[in-house]
Amino acid sequence: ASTGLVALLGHPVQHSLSPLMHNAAFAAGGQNLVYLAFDVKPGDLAAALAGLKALGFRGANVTVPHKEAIIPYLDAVDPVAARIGAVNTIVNEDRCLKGYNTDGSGFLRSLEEAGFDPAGKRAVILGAGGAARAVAFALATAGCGSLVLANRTPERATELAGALAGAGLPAPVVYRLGDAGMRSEVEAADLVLNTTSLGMWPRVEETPLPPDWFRPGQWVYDLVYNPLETKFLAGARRRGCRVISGLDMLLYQGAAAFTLWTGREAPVAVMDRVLREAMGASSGG
Ligand code: SKM
Repeated sequence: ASTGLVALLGHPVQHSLSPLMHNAAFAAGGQNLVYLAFDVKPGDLAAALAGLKALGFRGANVTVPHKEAIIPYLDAVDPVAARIGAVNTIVNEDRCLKGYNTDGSGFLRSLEEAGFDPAGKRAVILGAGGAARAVAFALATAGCGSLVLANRTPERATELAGALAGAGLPAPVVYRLGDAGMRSEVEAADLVLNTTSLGMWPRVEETPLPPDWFRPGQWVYDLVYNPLETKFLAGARRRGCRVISGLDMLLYQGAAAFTLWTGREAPVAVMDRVLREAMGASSGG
């Protein structure tokens, strides 16, 4: 049989570890598939999708900045992705491009693997962009007891809070990132999540909030994975918190996408190893 193709559509994409992770997974799982990254500018998105169809691609991942914009161009959208308002995975089923979101489910699996059950817990989410949307819907759906959203522009967080309420989920409390009232929310939280790009290489000195707000026993998750341990996570770890890096989310959203494309369970140990080797080899670059 001829080699099947899977694309990553984003702008930019050169930094992505997905080709490495998925090609290792395809090889380990005996899948005759190749994963390729394509830098697609926003104005070329419709043409890129037509290309995937014409060339018979098996599927794709979609990343920044296309996750929301791609929805109107798809032939079908899974209800979970529609609710989140973002698609990061496409499956080509007989020239029907169907969009899914594996960021939310991948995020939940990363929590489960780490040993954190969100049911009844208090969570603070920093940021209100696409990743925050997936994480907020995932936590609310998993029965998280209370959610707090904090964003530099609180209007975006208010909009996300409204979307959650509109879906029949409990509406989160909203703060402006940096507001004094945030401190007591962070201190009371079981889980604090950074979904902003603060602290991402090369601006490694930035943190979304002062690490001395943390207390021992809390869980702190940074969606940033470059560096593997951000200043935010390092501070939390020093305060006695359990920490999870963004590499776990990349891994498990990728594992869920692998299953959608192949119908097989993903070789997560292999994927995890190549990701960690890559980050170890190129920390800060
Ligand atoms: O949702 C994922 C996407 O599937 C792949 C990716 C990447 O390769 O950097 C990042 C996230 O947006």
